[in-house]
Amino acid sequence: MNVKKVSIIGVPMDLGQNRRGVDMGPSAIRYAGVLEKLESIDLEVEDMGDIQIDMPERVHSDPAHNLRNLKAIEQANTRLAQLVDQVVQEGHFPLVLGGDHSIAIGTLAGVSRHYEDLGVIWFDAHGDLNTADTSPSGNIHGMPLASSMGVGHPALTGLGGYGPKVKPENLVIIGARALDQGEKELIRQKGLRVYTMHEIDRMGMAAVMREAIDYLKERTDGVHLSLDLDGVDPTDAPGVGTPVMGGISYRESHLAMEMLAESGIVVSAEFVEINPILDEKNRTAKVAVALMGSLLGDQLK
Ligand code: 4U7
Ligand code: MN
Ligand code: MN
Ligand code: MN
Repeated sequence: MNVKKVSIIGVPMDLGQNRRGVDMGPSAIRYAGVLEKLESIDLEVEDMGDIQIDMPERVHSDPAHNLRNLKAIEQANTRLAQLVDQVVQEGHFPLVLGGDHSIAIGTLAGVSRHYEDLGVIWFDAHGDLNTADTSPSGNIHGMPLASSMGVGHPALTGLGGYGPKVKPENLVIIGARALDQGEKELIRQKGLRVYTMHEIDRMGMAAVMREAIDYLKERTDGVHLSLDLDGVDPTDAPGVGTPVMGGISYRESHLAMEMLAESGIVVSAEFVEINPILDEKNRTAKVAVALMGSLLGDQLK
């Protein structure tokens, strides 16, 4: 991978879901040694600290809209988008630390303006393809992929003043095993490329990644990796808010990162949904740091 300098941005936000704790993700990842890890593989790293998150006076559910904390999430993501935009402009690799997955809306808003045909790899147990109309929870962390594709509330689809951020055909989902009915319909309607656990079991991770990389390499001019730690099996990554059994193993996830590193197609990444309160001795953050290392070339040096 041709990474010049990595710029780390923390987003201590948990407003996209119900359980407190994901806002501590960036601290847990730093504590697990992200800077040391990346420096050990000879990367130049700059830690830009955390962006400021304004807490709403009280966490309100908005039953009329089914979009919990919409305003605060819009604000935080607007800030994040500006910072990511600036980092890409400077020619650095943005590495965003979540926070809940709703922050992908901001990361993608910042990255996508620099690419005609941005590709996205969505590594997740979930599709994150809900809208207010289909969401069983009203939680915006279940909506960022739909929003970035241009489906959903205008405050989210139009974040950063433009949209959509990614074309449905430039998108690959890996690790899905908990899709809601409305998400399945959107997948069918848009013809999305989804490698569920079924495909990973049948084909093996190496073949899945080979296919996904070849596919994206041909049609995109850069790929963003959005990695939700709940894509990894809960035995390896227990510190997440919405664990789902039967996930991607530690080894398979490393293989995926190593193949991405070899491919040289990844231009930005985010690691999200780590909840230190639910974790065991910061294991999940350590897994995240190890994966970041592999993604950025640990095994190639
Ligand atoms: B995550 C869910 F209903 N689909 O929309 C929803 F199952 O970012 C879960 O992938 C979403 O962790 C999980 O609330 C969002 C639910
Ligand atoms: Mn550029
Ligand atoms: Mn998930
Ligand atoms: Mn997710």
